[in-house]
Amino acid sequence: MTKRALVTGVTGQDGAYLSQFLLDKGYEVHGVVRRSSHRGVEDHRLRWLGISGKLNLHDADLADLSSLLRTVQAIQPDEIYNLAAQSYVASSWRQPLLTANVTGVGVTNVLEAMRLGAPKARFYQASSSEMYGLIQEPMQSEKTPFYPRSPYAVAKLYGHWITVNYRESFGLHASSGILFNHESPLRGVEFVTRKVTTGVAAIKLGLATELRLGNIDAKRDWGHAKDYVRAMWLMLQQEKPDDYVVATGVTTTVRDMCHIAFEHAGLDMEKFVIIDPAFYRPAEVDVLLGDSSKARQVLGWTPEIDLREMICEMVDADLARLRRESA
Ligand code: NDP
Ligand code: GDR
Repeated sequence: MTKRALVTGVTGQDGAYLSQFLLDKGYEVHGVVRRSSHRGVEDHRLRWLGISGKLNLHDADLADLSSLLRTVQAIQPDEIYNLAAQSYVASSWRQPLLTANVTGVGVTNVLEAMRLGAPKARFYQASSSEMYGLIQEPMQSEKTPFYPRSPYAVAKLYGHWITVNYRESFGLHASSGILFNHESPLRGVEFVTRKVTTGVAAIKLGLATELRLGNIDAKRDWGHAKDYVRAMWLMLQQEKPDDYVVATGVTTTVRDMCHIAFEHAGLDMEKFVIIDPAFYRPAEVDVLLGDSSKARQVLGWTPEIDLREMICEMVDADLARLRRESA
């Protein structure tokens, strides 16, 4: 029988790659889209992957339980992937209540919709390495204590624990993936890797003369979104629901990631990067480095694409896009 999946956040980076992955596996894929979206712009992700006509889209919002419940009841999905969120950390200080409502309480709305509408479904929650925040152990695993450092991370922590709680309270098949940063050519332009690769492409083509960044000493464990959506799916194929860290185990400064991008375009980073305090955050997560031994052992998951390969792919994609747009 054809399996049916419901993906919230289907127009986002991960939603697009996950949908492609599930379609390739023969799933019927349904996605939640919101009326208030800037989807005209974001829909390019689904087109870019050649899957926009292959999805069934439903009008619902994470902040609106009845729309989610109606959607879940109508579809009767086997698997629900909750990827929707206000996902930009910097915005979460400017919109803390919306972030709490969507990124935090929104998780309970999806869980309630599933509990009431399709309790046999399997649930994936997009938890985040940002929950570790102020680092207490050199490598972060499922056992590392959390110390969130932004309204986004606080909201994600709520989403994480309510997922654990619904699993323990109601016996739902609910798993949480604590994913470290993952990027791709489909990454939003506000996130640092994509901001850098678009900036590099624009400078290379003579469309910009500088790139303004904030704290380039911050370190992140960066992987590729394509690798990470595979881990999400693997979690829901397990007999028992559980929580897993997904990470590469390599950490790199924003500065070194930038070097890779500029070098790939044959440019000298020092001539173009300007440090602008406007991009500093009220509280920073200085370093993240994930220990994904459990995912590797239990799920048999390993990342296949490293940072250099990914950044080069992103620079090339941005160069091609800007050339097309300016032609
Ligand atoms: P994106 O920002 O690219 O996508 C977010 C998605 O959520 C978009 O489809 C957006 O829709 C949707 N959305 C936002 N608000 C609502 C709402 N009120 N109702 C319904 N949908 C809504 O995020 P990513 O794809 O990068 O990340 C996916 C998930 O994983 C997020 O929850 C993120 O917080 C989490 N995460 C991401 C990591 C990463 O490195 N990428 C790491 C760890 C966790 P629209 O198109 O309308 O804006
Ligand atoms: P992050 O990603 O906050 O880790 O959250 P982001 O790419 O925004 O920042 C990474 C690091 O780079 C530093 N930085 C800058 N960041 C941005 N966006 N713009 C800049 O100009 C800039 N200069 C330096 C930041 O201070 C930070 O230290 C991402 C999101 O996808 C979350 O949803 C997800 O949960 C986490 O990754 C894991």
